[in-house]
Amino acid sequence: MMILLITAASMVEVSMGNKDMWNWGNYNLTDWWNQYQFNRTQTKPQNVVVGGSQNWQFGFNYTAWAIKNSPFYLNDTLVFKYAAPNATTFPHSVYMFSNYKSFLNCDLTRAKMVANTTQGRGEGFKFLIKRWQPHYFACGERNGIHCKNGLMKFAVLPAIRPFW
Ligand SMILES: *[C@@H]1O[C@H](CO)[C@@H](O)[C@H](O)[C@H]1NC(C)=O
Ligand SMILES: *[C@@H]1O[C@H](CO)[C@@H](O)[C@H](O)[C@H]1NC(C)=O
Ligand SMILES: *[C@@H]1O[C@H](CO)[C@@H](O)[C@H](O)[C@H]1NC(C)=O
Ligand SMILES: *[C@@H]1O[C@H](CO)[C@@H](O)[C@H](O)[C@H]1NC(C)=O
Ligand SMILES: *[C@@H]1O[C@H](CO)[C@@H](O)[C@H](O)[C@H]1NC(C)=O
Ligand SMILES: *[C@@H]1O[C@H](CO)[C@@H](O)[C@H](O)[C@H]1NC(C)=O
Ligand SMILES: [Cu+2]
Repeated sequence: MMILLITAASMVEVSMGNKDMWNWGNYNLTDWWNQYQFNRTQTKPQNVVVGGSQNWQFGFNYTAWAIKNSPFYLNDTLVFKYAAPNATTFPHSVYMFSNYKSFLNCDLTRAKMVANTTQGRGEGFKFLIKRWQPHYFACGERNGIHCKNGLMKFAVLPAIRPFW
């Protein structure tokens, strides 16, 4: 294994020193390598602020947002930002439904709270997508009204990043 690695490494070195090796027919390996490295930087896990500059608030269409910003990948982190409630603002939170039907109906009876009304302040609440399964998110406030009327819900089926 070690020998193989060393051989491979020295082959790369030799070819680096030999410009012609970087061009096979019409295929420019320098271009390919640059593209490959660029792709790698694009495929690192990302922190995605839910709602973008709109953060996590009543009345923003998160379904549309999720469609526009998909795909999301395994190991990406969703960041939910919402201020802690005070006398003049409404509280928000983050819940997860275990199935599509509850998500569709905003039925919170068996949903799980993943962030309470104060956890979205400051840098926000971070949710790491680590399971390859559908994730159904919603605000759990006002017995489903934020979810239903406030459009504060969206679904994510994470994809697997093609490069590492
Ligand atoms: C391959 O592409 C690089 C960067 O675009 C360029 O500098 C280089 O001259 C090309 N090599 C050949 C052999 O065409
Ligand atoms: C980089 O990504 C593009 C778009 O996904 C893909 O078509 C291309 O083959 C990739 N290039 C390399 C060198 O991996
Ligand atoms: C929210 O966006 C989705 C997807 O674009 C769309 O189907 C839906 O009608 C929108 N909801 C509202 C209330 O605008
Ligand atoms: C996600 O991260 C973990 C821990 O860093 C790593 O072991 C795993 O391979 C990653 N999964 C994917 C699909 O990138
Ligand atoms: C309540 O919070 C909002 C948004 O964070 C802020 O703009 C407002 O000044 C606060 N009001 C009071 C009474 O603290
Ligand atoms: C929310 O959760 C945090 C962290 O677990 C806890 O410190 C805080 O007391 C909780 N706040 C409320 C309003 O439940
Ligand atoms: Cu809410």
